[in-house]
Amino acid sequence: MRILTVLLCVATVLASRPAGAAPPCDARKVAAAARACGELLRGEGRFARDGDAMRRARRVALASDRLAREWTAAEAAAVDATCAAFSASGVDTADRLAAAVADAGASLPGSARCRGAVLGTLAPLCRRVVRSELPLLGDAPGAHDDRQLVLARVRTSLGRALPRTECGGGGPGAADVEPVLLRVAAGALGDATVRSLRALVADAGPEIGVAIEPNEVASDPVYAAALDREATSITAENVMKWGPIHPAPGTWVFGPADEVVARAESQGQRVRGHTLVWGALQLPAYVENASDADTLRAMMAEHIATVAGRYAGRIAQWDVVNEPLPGSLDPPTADGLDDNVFRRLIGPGYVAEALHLARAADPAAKLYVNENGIEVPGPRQDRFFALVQDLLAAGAPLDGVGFQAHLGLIPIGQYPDEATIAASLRRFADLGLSVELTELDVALVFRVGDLPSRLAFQGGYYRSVIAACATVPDCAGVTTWGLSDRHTWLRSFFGFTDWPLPFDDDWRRKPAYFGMRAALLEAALRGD
Ligand code: 9MR
Repeated sequence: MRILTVLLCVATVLASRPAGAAPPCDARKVAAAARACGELLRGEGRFARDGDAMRRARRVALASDRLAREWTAAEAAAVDATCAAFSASGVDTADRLAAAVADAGASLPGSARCRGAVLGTLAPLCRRVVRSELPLLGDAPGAHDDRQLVLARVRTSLGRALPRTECGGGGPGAADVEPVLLRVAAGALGDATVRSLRALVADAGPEIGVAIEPNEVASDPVYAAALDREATSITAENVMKWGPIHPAPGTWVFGPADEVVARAESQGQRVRGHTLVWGALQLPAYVENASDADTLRAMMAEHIATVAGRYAGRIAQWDVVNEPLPGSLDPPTADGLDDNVFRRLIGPGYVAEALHLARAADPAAKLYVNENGIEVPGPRQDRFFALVQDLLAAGAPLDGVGFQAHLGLIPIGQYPDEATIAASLRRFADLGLSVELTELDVALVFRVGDLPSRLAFQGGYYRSVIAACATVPDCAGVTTWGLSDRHTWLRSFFGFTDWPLPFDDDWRRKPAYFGMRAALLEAALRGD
């Protein structure tokens, strides 16, 4: 009887194991990375103390070799294609992990002796932090909470251990050390388990873009590294808009936009220009209050010639006109266009005029109109379709349509499925146009459920949105509107907390990231 009870218990436990557990090779690679991280930090600690660069380099090389061997073995043992496909460049990523650890050692304040002691203390913690990422691999509900728990424990350990190091009063405190640890751990996990999105689309597949504020990237090395690693395309979230770049007649503020373009070029990334004409927001008063059509036409001509002309040949695509339709909650207008100053003074033809001006200023750039809420079929999509047909019939130089894809928000609480999005993209592609998802984010604030289950849903949903683009041949790219939740416009613009992007506030990959990765991997395996 007792044996039966035990067997029943075992069967129950096995049956209740969480679905979607981490694939074996990912898990083994993380475990190996955790070990290596600890070892490297311990080694760093010793050699920082006695300053023996040769021994240190040898130690790093050995750890890197061993890591590469363990990853290769993990991949060889893996049975599923998904995991095997991550194998590409084991040695290179092991070297990068080793370099990240060495950088971390060098960036701590304090004397070499004190740094050495602190690094020695970090070794076991690093292991723990890296291992805590394991649940994330399987997109398991609760992964987020698990990580918070581990971090809280790490903080406590640091608080206990640091005062015992050899730093006296002047060494690093927990606040200096924690970000270093997180950075190494995130790098270790990333290198151990994940070929970046950029690597996955290297040969084929849509562009993977990110909208950025250049100052946020410049002030955060973790952001900069993630951007370089993940993105093939960059959009300026705000700094190329009329208000920021041309705030007063004759006043031009090109610095931040120049920075975006130069940075992208230095990383071999494409640039989407956003945006030349937008009647709704970030339009300076001198434009809003233009007195008549001729004055406004002259302003538009000067603006487009100057901005598009400045970057001619360096910008792959321009959102020439942004949001020509009324806001999704505004009442429709007679001609279906947003009631802005351009339409009021120049008339509905302003869209075609802007396209001609942009073509003249930069003949090489692909010219787009960009709109929200058109991912779902219905009257709004039909209005936009009619506008696009009119533009093409009138011979306007239009190359593409941008689907903003603020999903879960416009329309509120709706998450159109893969087939719906793909059909919407195809409807416009069938007119001979390119299409892109230009501002993707997935709001969760209007969705019920606890946070872990909403994040898990978001992971699967990101996968279907990316798959929708990857399966439509003319869908040239997907840009997310930011990269980490910490920078999302949903927080700054509306003031509520949301988690719409692929990385969390601490730069951990979320289920959303793994959803993107899964869709790109599927596309790569299909040979799209
Ligand atoms: O993300 C942008 C935010 O920082 C600005 O405050 C906002 C207001 O102009 O614009 C946001 O970006 C918008 C984009 O330019 C066009 N589509 C909607 C985006 C979100 O509002």
